[in-house]
Amino acid sequence: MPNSIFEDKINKDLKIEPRDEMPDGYRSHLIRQMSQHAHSEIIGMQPEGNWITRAPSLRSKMILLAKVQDEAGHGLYLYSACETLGITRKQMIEELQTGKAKYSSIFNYPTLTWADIGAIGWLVDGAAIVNQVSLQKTSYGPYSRAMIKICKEESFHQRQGYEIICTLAKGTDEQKQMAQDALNRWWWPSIMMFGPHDKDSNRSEKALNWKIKRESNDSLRQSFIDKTVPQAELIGLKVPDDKLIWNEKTNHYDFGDIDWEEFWNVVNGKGLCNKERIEHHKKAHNEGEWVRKAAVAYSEKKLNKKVA
Ligand code: FAQ
Repeated sequence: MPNSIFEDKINKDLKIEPRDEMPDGYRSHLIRQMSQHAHSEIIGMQPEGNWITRAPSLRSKMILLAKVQDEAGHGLYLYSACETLGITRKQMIEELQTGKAKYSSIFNYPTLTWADIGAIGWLVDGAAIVNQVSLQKTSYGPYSRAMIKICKEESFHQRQGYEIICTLAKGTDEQKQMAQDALNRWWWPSIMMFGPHDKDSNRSEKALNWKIKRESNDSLRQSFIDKTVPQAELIGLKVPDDKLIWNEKTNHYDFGDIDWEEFWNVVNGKGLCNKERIEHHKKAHNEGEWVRKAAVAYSEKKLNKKVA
């Protein structure tokens, strides 16, 4: 049987564009992944936004403000890219607020000290970059193009976080302890961001065949660990994993067992901040209703003028 145009394009590594024919499963897979990705960017503003008023200097406050605004921008590109698949922004928000759509587990952990802001930039954005660089080559055109722009901004975010952690690690004993404590709390949740092991990742096979995902969860996780451990060692911090050891044969770090029970609890709504994150989103969304109404009224008025 001859290949469909869709299959041909996938085989030739060409991009699928919004008006191209695509299997229903491909479309719905993308809607799920891209909307979850967009929600992660938006909910991800909360743990860091929490520290804008408490940043220790004007410089750090300006940088953090810019970073949090970038995350809002990433969410908006991704919502727009997802709308090209035939779902509305309203539907996506409803799915987030009713728990039908997920967002990254990592954003259900609290930010207890300023060092946590460093750990988020260094580890969470660091993990996001590894995943998103690979997604630049995803088969869906609008998603791939959004990733290219987003990755440029994410590298600035990673540096912002590593700078905070380096400063604390070189500071007083108490500051070094703050940096170590943040690493202790954020290391394992960051490793979990890549999702279940390949053997338990139900979505991976199709996603890899359709070239939506270009690398598996485990291979991305390994590459994040290999990159990040030397960064911790360089500044005298200890990664909280007694089984972590460089393996000469594989040229990778071996690492300890991930607590999957904790991961699934957080994914299924029982993390420390799940409830708070969604409540906050609902409140902000309701308070912004007048802005949405005003924007629609303004564009309708302009449209009516043109028609008349
Ligand atoms: N959290 O079969 P798989 C950022 C779910 S970056 C929650 O392996 P898949 C930047 C998964 O949805 C963070 N749920 O699934 C930033 C599936 O459930 P479902 C966002 C998770 O899709 C930094 C089930 O488990 N990045 O925000 C997680 O092939 C700082 C089975 O899993 C992206 O979303 C998790 N960690 O692989 C912003 C990247 N992991 O839907 C602010 C795009 C898995 O069947 C501040 N997404 N699940 O009910 C992806 O690459 C993939 O979707 C994975 C999951 C890798 C997340």
